[in-house]
Order: sequence, then structure tokens, then C-alpha cells
Amino acid sequence: MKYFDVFNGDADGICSLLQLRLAEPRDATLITGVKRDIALLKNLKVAAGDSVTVLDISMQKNTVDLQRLLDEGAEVFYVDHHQAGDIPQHPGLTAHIDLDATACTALIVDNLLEQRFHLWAITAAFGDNLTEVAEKLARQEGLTHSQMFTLKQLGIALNYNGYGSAIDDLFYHPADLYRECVSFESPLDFVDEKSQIFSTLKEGYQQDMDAAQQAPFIYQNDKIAVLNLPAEKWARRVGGVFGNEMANRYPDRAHAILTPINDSAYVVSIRAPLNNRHGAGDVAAQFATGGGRAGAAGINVLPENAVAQLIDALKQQYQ
Ligand SMILES: [Mn+2]
Repeated sequence: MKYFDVFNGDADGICSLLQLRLAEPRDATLITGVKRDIALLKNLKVAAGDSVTVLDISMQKNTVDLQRLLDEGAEVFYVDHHQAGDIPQHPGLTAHIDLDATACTALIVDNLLEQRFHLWAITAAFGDNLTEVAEKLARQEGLTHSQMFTLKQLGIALNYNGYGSAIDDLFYHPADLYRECVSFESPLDFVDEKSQIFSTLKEGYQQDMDAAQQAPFIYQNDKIAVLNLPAEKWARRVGGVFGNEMANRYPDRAHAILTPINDSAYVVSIRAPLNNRHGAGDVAAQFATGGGRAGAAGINVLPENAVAQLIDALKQQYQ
């Protein structure tokens, strides 16, 4: 019988698995990827009786492969807070799904473990941008302001590490980051004893954001800005976060951040104006590989010759 631990490569995925394995150590094969890679069950081969833990990836987006694993006789333990679709009624499946806007996977695990590794769960909540939830839990836990700030920085840093179009773009492979963290019951001890990792993540984030400030506009007026980042690893990491930063700074303007993924195509982050948070998903959906929510959306592969079409779609929506 084999064990597989499958987890999203962001802060929430890592901190969810950490808590489970601190509680119940297990020699498992780790399966993870960049944050945007949620098709993690796709290549998983199991035998009857194998045990698969799945954390922080949408069940709806993995429904075909989940059903296959169950049909092949695996026992699946699934915890998540994204769209689940129809949860299979199968004796091999144990599912803990909570779609509440104040939930994240690490907080669901935290409840299952009766808050045993609570500070890791709070770290994840900061990473998943549940700032108010995380601050409230930190206060209830009696953390000092400086401890709370450390967990917030760590959550943001672990989360940022997951961004990129391929593993090679990341500061650390998420599985390596998990292995570094899992010997610490408290994230405060991790930060003290692995200060080199913490500062690589923190400083990397800041350097990427500073570099992005130099990005040239390829289209700009008072309603729309389209920016072009260079074909560099840092640019593939920072696109979405930089889009959020621009949206905060220019709340009446829609933004599209284009980053080359090869000689003839871009990956695109689209952000609706903060003061008019709709339409981003509609703009993205006009392209074959586009999708997302009203306020924040993206296109995985935008051919070079479709850039003009994207600008037109933004004008239609926001001008
Ligand atoms: Mn999450």
C-alpha cells in the first residue's frame, strides 16, 4: 500500500499538509506544482488500497480523476474550499469541503486537528489573503503584534513562492519548502531557525515588485492600462500580484499585465477597476484559454497576434 500527498503549491496547500503530517507522520509521495497547476490528480497512478490525501485544489476541476482513483480502489481524503461540484457518494471518499468566503483549507484542517498546529493555520489564512480572519485568530491566540506580523509576512511569502508558469520559475519547489517546514511545530521557530529561507522569499518578493515598476505600457488611457513585462522568471512570478498592486494604486482603471511565455504568446492577468469590480472574467472568456472571476481573471495563452483583440475587448468592457 502506498501513500500519496497531493497539495496546491501555495501557502494554504503547504500549511494544510504540514499540520496533517505533524499530527500523523507518513512516508508519502509528494505531488504538487505551481499555484496555478490544479490538475494534480491527472497523472496519478494508484492501486487498490492506496491512500491519497488531496488538499486545496478544486474537486470540480478534478472530478474525472477523483472518480478514476476511487474506481481503482484508492482511499481518498479530500479537504478544500474551492468549487466542489457534485461530491461523489463513494465509500472510499472522505471529504471536508467548506466554500465559505472566510474558510481556507488549512483552517478546515486546523478544526479537524482541534487547533493543534494553530499558528500554521493562521499563517495559511494570511497567505490566502484572509487577513481579517487571520488577525482575529492571532489576537484570540494572544500573539504579540510582532509575532502576528511575522506570520503575515511568512504567509504572503509562502504564497508568493507558488507563482510562476512552471516550477523552474519559483524560488523553491513547493515540495522542498514543505520538507523544510515540516520539522517545526510552530512557524515562529521555522522563521528563527531557517531565516535564510524566510529572507530569500521576502526579499525575492520585494525585488520582483520593484522590477515590475519599470514595465512599459503598450496601451494606456484613464480607463485602461495594458503593461508588458519581459520574458524573465521574475516577470512570470510577479504578473498577478503586480496587477493587484496596480489595481490598488489606480482604482478607477482596468489593468492587463502581459508576460511572454514563449516567442509568440503571453500569459495575461486581468484586473477589473477596484471601484467597478466586474467584467474581468467576461473579457478573459472571449479567449480560448481565458477564465476567472468578475474582479480578477486571466488568459493562460494569448497569441501575439491577439493582443489588439484583447485591447478591443477591454475598451468594449470598460470605456
Ligand atoms: Mn486555498
